[in-house]
Amino acid sequence: MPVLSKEDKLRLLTTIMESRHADLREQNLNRQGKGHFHVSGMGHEALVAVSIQTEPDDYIVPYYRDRGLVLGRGMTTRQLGLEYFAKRNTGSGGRQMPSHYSNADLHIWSVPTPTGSQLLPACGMAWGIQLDGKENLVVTTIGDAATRQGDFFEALCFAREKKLPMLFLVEDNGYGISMPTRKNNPLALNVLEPDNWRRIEGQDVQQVYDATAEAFEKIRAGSGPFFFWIRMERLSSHTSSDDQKLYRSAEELQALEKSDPLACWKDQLIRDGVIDAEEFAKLDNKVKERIRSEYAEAEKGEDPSPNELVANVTKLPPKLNREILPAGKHRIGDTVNKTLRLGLQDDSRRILFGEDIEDPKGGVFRLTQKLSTEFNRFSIRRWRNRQFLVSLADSRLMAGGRSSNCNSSILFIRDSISS
Ligand SMILES: Cc1ncc(C[n+]2csc(CCOP(=O)(O)OP(=O)(O)O)c2C)c(N)n1
Ligand SMILES: [Mg+2]
Repeated sequence: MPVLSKEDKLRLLTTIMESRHADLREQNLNRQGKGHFHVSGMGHEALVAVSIQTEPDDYIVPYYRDRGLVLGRGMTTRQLGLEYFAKRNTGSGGRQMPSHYSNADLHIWSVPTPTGSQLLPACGMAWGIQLDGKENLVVTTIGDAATRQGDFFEALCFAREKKLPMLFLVEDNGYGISMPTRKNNPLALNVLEPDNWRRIEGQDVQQVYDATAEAFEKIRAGSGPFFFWIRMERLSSHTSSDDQKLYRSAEELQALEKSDPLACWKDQLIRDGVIDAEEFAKLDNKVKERIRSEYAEAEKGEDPSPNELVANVTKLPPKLNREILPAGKHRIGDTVNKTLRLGLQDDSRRILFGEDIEDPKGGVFRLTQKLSTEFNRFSIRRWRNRQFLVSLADSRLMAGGRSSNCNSSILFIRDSISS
């Protein structure tokens, strides 16, 4: 197992601090009437110790609580500032909700609003990695309350069945907004096989780091998916639209300090002689001031232009002069996979789009549009080597469609096609 050097330990500390100060800045700005929405990652920051161990060709498929995780992956607080104000120079071009960050270059998938809907696309990416015979992996996360959703069980089954290279992280902060979940999550109800789940204390950065190092090694060697159940505390209200003082007692709120990963890691590094209290205070202030000025800059950043509302999203559809697929019986997954892979090879584009193709990129979009009307859920990623990855759920297995998720998938597809 890799041992953390002094530099690594300080990097972890600095990144966790960045996450914390960005949250506090956003909270203040929100109170000042600047920015419309804040969702905090406070208490969940130890996951920096997961993402700093990823390789460039790995993928992160996060949810809204994963500020620390994406910073550890290489996103910057400057970028998060722009995302907070939903500016033009963001992953979605300012067309997502505030702080629904993404970064195609860093392989960070766009945070979806419907809880749990990130998991099946994550499986699709991992499946693609597997089909390409690569040693990369996908880290995907979900909150404890969302583990009661069908998405969670679909994803677990698919990942197990295909032995996908994935690390699933349940971020168990004990609440779904104001609803306590510790007694009724699937692990507590004995619905999950307990031995499959490694329990981790989410305030313990070293423990998160060590467990991840071990899991990554095995996943890259082809062992299939790993599952962590990480107990942590949400140190803030759910979002800026919530006040947790209304449903958590003063004693409970006071006790949260013990579960603060930043305080625990700082104390650990002071005990280990990596840093002293004075150096910590200096670093803390430096990070805080840097973030203050980055957010002040971000506020002045360019806004999205109404003219670009549908840029990279829609185009005039190409003329299709024949059926895309020959008549016959096809398995859904294989057919989509095969068709899109084939369609992206230059010399075979005609097979996919017909003779009168006006715009091959639009053609792919058209196809995805068609798919989205036929299936409740699908996701597609373009890789640098010009292959598509597809994951979709058979509509018969789905309890209900989530159109907003399909839309965000389309957005992402178009972004990657045009880059
Ligand atoms: C499908 C869906 N249902 C409900 C919501 C509203 N909602 C947003 S966050 C949330 C709670 C999720 O709790 P959890 O999964 O534990 O994550 P946490 O916020 O605690 O990190 C709910 C119910 C939603 N966004 N999507
Ligand atoms: Mg929760």
